[in-house]
Amino acid sequence: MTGKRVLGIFGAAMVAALGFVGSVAAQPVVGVPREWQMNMPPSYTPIMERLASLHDLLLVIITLISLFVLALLVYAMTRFHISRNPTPSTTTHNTVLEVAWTVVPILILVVVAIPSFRLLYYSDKAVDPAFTIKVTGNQWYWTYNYPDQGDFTVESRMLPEADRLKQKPNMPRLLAVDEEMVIPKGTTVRIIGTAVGNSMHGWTVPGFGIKKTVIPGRLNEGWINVTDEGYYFGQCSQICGDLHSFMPIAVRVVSKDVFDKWVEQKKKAAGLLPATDFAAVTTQANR
Ligand SMILES: [Cu+2]
Repeated sequence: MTGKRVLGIFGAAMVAALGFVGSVAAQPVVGVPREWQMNMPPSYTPIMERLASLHDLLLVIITLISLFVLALLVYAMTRFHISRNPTPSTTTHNTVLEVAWTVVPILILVVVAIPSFRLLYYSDKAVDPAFTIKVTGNQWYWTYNYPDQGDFTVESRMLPEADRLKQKPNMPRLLAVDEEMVIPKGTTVRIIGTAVGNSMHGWTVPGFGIKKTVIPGRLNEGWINVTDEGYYFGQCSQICGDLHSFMPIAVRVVSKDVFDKWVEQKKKAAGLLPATDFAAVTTQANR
């Protein structure tokens, strides 16, 4: 665990250094697959931390079961080999044994089910989210709508390779986008997902432990809360048609100040003027 974490921190530091050399991005590239990565991605959200520990628990349980079954198999193969056991037993029932091999798996399933359902409900609904982002899967790009920040929408499309090399050379190939989803760090953000057109999509960022199937005509909910600034990447995880492989998900996590500035910029670009103080206007008109 510690070794993995140290490696992760070292990797993040390396990428951060590269990012600053490239200097196109203020934030480091953090949540991205690494070469020869064998294990789960590092956890960047509380949900992913819990997912990883559930995975570790399950890994222990399935390893023990596999070893037990293997031991039984080897024992049966050697002990009851025709050379050692020429006359086979004709036993057909053993009540104690049958009850045991029914009850023991049930107990194991209960042990697995309790943390599993806990995590399912934990990840299902955001508790006291600061704001909501509506994610829409389109054919074949994502849109991110910010209803609580004046209702502007950002279109996020994969950068063609030539543009990536020119604009964002330190971003990973096939994952870099023109406009990332931007969120402030350390903030609970509710994600509401849907799709338009005639196919489903999957809004999935492995390091966040989120994988929301988004479906036309339906709203699916999830949440993220990312501690560290940086760029995080995922991909559409629901085979959705021609350009399924080319609608990556990129999230940029920034400080609250940078987020507020970004929101102002997007509101201006969308022609959303600062909110009018209607109370003051009415009072003046009545005078
Ligand atoms: Cu898709």
